[in-house]
Amino acid sequence: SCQDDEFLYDTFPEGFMWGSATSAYQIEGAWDQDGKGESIWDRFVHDDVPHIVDGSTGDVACDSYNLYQEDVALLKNLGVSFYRFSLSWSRLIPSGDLRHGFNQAGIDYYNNLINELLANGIQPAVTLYHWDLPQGLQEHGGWLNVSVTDRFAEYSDFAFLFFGDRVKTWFTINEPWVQAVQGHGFGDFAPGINQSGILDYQAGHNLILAHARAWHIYDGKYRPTQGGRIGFNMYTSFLEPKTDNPDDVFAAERAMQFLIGWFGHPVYSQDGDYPAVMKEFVAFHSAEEGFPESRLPQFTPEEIAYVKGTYDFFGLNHYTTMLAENGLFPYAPSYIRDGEIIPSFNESWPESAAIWLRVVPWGFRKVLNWVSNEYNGVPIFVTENGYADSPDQIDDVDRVNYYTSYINEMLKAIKLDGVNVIGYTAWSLIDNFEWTAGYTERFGLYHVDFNDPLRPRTPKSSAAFYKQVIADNGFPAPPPKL
Ligand code: GBH
Repeated sequence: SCQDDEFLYDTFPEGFMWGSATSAYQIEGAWDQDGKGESIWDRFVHDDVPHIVDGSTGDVACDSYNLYQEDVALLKNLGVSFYRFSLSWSRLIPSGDLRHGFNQAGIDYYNNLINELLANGIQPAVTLYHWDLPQGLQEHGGWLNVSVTDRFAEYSDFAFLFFGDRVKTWFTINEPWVQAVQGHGFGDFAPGINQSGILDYQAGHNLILAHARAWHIYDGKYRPTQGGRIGFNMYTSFLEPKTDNPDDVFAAERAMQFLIGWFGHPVYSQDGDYPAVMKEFVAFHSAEEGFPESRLPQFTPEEIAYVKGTYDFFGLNHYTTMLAENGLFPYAPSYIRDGEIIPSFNESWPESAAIWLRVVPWGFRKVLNWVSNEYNGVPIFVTENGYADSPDQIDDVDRVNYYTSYINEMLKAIKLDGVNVIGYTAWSLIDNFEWTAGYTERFGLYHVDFNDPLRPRTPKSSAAFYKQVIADNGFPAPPPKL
């Protein structure tokens, strides 16, 4: 495997954007304050069946609903040029359906946050949807009912209307793969549905259509006067063949198509639609299992044309790399069996506190190259990258090492390979509610004390490190040794 361990001393292109990110459910708390409606994550964490390893919730989380000014001060200290955060749909539109009304307190909250950022010279970069669907829409089937795309279109329009005068960078949907596969296939994430190979594909289909609706509304109705940009955020891993065997080499490429191409091909490719290999493999297994038609939904020709090209950049979230081996996962039907992929890790790759996250810096460079080659040199905006450690580590040397090596691999992709990366986002600004891991895994540049009602924030070593990278715009060559 082509790794290049040599450190590259160089700086990033002028104007390269540095930022940090969070999401609404993970930090805001105030889950039912001031008229906010319930979301599927509120419902999921309050369920009688435990879903969260430490039994915790995001009811209070970092209390950023009340402490947002502190967060902005941390961002200012880092010297970032932008802050990626998400809007809570049900804080703005409590039922999810605008015909039932909106919540002025929600508008006020995001106006205050946006204005505070701008007053401190930080650009807001806003994710419309980071997994917290209004529960009211889940009652109608949520992402499984195509009507959700109408609701998402109305909500997006509403957000552009109220905030687009000041927000110039938008993201439609964060990691549709996770929402589809973990929310509707494995069922470990809200809404907790586990029908792998069936409902994950159906949710994915509507997520893609919803993304395209929002992009077109922005493009047609708001871009001419607001002049911003808007894109999707993809969950990416790099899949390295487990052996040189051509079957494993093909399995690894197929795994990239099942992971990234599923949502990427319809939007970023020349032809649109799902990747051919995905259509072929899902159809094959569907037939073999006696389904009357492929379990992968079909786009109409009109939909293919409507979805294709709905991007201004490729929002890329990246954390880790896996090995792919050709083989049949034993459960049918299932997404993983459809791909005929057996995923694993190389045991020599350093672990993190998250079981799914191993430290494999060269995979970042490879995935950036893969996306650039696959989608014709599309501008890539790295919208998440980060490392999980255990709670309460202030001198977080492992995170500093992770960021050093990953950011350096991104630099190699730009300088040595010619990949067009336009910005980078460290996940996360502050320790927060890490979904099913609760507060047991930490991603923050700043520590949050979740036992203290005031939720004090404390800089970790990684905050000082990242601040220096931003100030230097990379890794300038050290002075020559005398
Ligand atoms: C991002 O997703 C999220 O956008 C962010 O909210 C989150 O806090 C951050 O990463 C850190 O987790 O092994 O097949 O079960 C990445 C979420 C969750 C995706 C775990 C991979 C494991 C898939 N990841 N998931 S699997």
